[in-house]
Amino acid sequence: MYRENYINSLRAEMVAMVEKNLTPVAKEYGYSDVPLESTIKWRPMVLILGNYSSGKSTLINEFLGADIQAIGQAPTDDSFTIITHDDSTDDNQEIHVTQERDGKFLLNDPDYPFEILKKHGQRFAAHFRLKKINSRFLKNLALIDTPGMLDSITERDRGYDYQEVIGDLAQLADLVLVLFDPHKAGTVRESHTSLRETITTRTFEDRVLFVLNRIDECASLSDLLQVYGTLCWNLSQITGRKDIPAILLTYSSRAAKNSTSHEKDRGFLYNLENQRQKLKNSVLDAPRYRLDNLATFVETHAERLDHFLEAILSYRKRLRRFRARFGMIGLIISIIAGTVAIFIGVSTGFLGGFYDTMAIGAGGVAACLCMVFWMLMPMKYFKSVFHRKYLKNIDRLIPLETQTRKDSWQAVRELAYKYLKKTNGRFSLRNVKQQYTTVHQVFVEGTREIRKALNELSNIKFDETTPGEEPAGPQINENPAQNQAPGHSSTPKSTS
Ligand SMILES: Nc1nc2c(ncn2[C@@H]2O[C@H](COP(=O)(O)OP(=O)(O)O)[C@@H](O)[C@H]2O)c(=O)[nH]1
Ligand SMILES: [Mg+2]
Repeated sequence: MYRENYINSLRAEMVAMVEKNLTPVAKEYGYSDVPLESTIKWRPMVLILGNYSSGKSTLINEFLGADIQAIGQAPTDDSFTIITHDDSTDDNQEIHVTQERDGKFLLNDPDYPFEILKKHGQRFAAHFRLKKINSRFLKNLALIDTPGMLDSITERDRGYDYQEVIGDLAQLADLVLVLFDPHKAGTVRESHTSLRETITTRTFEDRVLFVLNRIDECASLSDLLQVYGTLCWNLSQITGRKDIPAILLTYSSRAAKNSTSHEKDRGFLYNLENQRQKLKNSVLDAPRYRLDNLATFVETHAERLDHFLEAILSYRKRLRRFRARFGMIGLIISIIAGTVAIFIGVSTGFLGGFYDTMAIGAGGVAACLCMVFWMLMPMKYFKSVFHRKYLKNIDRLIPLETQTRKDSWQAVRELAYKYLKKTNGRFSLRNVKQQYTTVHQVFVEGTREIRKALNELSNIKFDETTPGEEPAGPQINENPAQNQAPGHSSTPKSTS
């Protein structure tokens, strides 16, 4: 309970920090059309992928303790189903579906994080749904059951881009389970490719869990080893890595009883019984994965917005220096022009013998006219040359000494270009400076505080409770400008 409360309050504070400090900036500059927190504020999600018949729905039913999803050898279910807890019902009743919602509702309700999937169109909406159930397993959690990969002909008939949908869902999910079965151990190259493209390398290993399911169908241990070997080979080919990712070997004992596999020598299963529980624990630990992903989310977006603001600020500072220099040149030229006018007026007598003060006055007028001309014509011209020069060489606006900076700049480079082009460099320097200070503090101090709180979390054990005491939760200040001094931590300490 203590750990759960800790996770929940840390999550709420991270979301509040994004909402207060990053979203206003992101929306103002068109970095994001929807509030940044809209994709992270909902509950943690576990995406379950794999070929059809790899046992996805069976696994889900087993976790939930009820037959909620249809199962079968043929491709039974061609929908993406979000399954989550119904907080308004009694968990002591028999487990059942308490509410169903269709895709149209889901894609348009801002309380859910699925608006980004709207782009996949009507056909996808018709294959997208939500089921609420009263299973305790789903408290704080949502599972996503997916239709399996089919052969390429049927694939074309789907009417939406399956790979892209998978990619988008993987970005929303905190944990992705990729299921294989012994019959098709290595045919999910495509789904893996789209995962690789959407999940950053930094988080891929922590976020994707490979599962070889239905192992009871292997005839013997040597058969299992052969399947395992094939799978490892295929995965190493797909990932391009020499080291083999961890693969859980598991099966559903209920399904196994109903299959013909009991005729085989299944002694080898005995030592693998614990794998199902391991898998279940990983799924239950999704809220913790969510925190890691949130930390990465805050870091990534704060860093990108930081670089965006740094660039436009740098542009304005350079423009100010340019204006000061060219204004000074204009002033000098105008003074010279005025002096020449006075000199000519006095020496040629074209002022008709008036006093020298008149000549000085005429010189002043000449100087002013010259300055006005300078500001309206050459200055304007040189300013547009300056503007074009920086739009063409926009990378010169900020230092790009590290690869991380280059990557993050790449994500906002186009945005900075468009913004400078649209505004022609006319925007409030004071406003941008304030925004930069806030975002920079989230980037530097906010993310450090989050990592510190996550480290403390790793010291809190699963079963830890604090009887009769509500934990205060971690203290990440929503406004990083008011964060405590570095080194001071107000996160509650483990009480064991
Ligand atoms: N022997 C055996 N059969 C399984 C196992 N898991 C699922 N099945 C069977 O495989 C078929 C397809 O399962 P299903 O969960 O619908 O697969 P999905 O298409 O990935 O959702 C069903 O007939 C299940 O009973 C398992 O671990 N062992
Ligand atoms: Mg299924």
